[in-house]
Amino acid sequence: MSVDAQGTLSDRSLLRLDDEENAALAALATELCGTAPHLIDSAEWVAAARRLSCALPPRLSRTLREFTHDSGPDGMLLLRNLPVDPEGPPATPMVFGSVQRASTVPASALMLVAMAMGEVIAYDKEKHGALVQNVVPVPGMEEYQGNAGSTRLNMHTENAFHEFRPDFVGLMCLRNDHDNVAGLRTSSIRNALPLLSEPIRAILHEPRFVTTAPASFDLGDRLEEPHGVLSGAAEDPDLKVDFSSTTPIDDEAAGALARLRDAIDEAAYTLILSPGDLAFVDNRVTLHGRNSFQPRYDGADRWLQRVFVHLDLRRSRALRGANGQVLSSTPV
Ligand SMILES: O=C(O)CCC(=O)C(=O)O
Ligand SMILES: [Fe+2]
Repeated sequence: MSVDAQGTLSDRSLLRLDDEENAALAALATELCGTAPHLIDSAEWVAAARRLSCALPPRLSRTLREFTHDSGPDGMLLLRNLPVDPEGPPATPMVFGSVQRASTVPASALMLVAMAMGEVIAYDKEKHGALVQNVVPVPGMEEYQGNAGSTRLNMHTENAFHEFRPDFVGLMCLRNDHDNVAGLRTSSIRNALPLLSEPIRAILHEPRFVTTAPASFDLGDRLEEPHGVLSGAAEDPDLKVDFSSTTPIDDEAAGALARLRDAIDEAAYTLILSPGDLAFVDNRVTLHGRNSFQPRYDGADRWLQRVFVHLDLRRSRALRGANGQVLSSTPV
């Protein structure tokens, strides 16, 4: 990991597992990986992940517990030295909508950490409803404003348009790009708020913005209600915006959104993730995006695996059949 010239992460946003913790997590992940039916999306396998997630190394458990209570000024947690495949990952997938269905040790470690934070969820209209999704560049989609692209990806709240958007987004690096330049960018409203004047903040709290579903989400046309980009406590608001799909409804709102974008850019960190790094973004207060990079489509391109976490699974029950992990686009 490296952080760009704009600053260093606060200590509480970074935990590097020591070798003993890495070995303990690897043992749990190996046990989970070997659990029948070896399919991440099966209810039995998720139940095993939930049970085993109670046995994480204590320092990791404590860090996750504190992070879910309050994600700190950066609204981000970077875990390093997670178990990876000693032989290196297989060839990076190259297809749109690629997901990880079969259990592997790294994906099991990712699920264990995420299930210790809350409940891993997915959306039936996105990446086939798979709980662990591949973030890989796809040939012909270089300019796409979604994770299949390799152009600069605008800062966004994940699934900002969705009532039950993720509380946390986890991104684990299996392989970085050839040039080691692809960076995950994160920026919290907690760091950006001091850069905004009171009148601008007030406009951002008003329902003068509309957010549509992102390109990755196949929902067709829907009428969206105007919303505030900021909401909740004036001193520590939630942030909901996607600079590719949020539109202001008048000129003053457009001006405020442009100021927010500048402040978010100024407060951003760029993390060059290495294999075994896992970043969790608090999607209530922190935006994320990505630098551009140059894919080669030779099987050795950048490869992240992604999960979404909800802290209160019950809230979305009306969209989840059989109390499963996948949210449907219509009530079940
Ligand atoms: O490629 C990245 O670093 C982030 C992609 C992204 O925004 C996502 O997968 O949600
Ligand atoms: Fe994203």
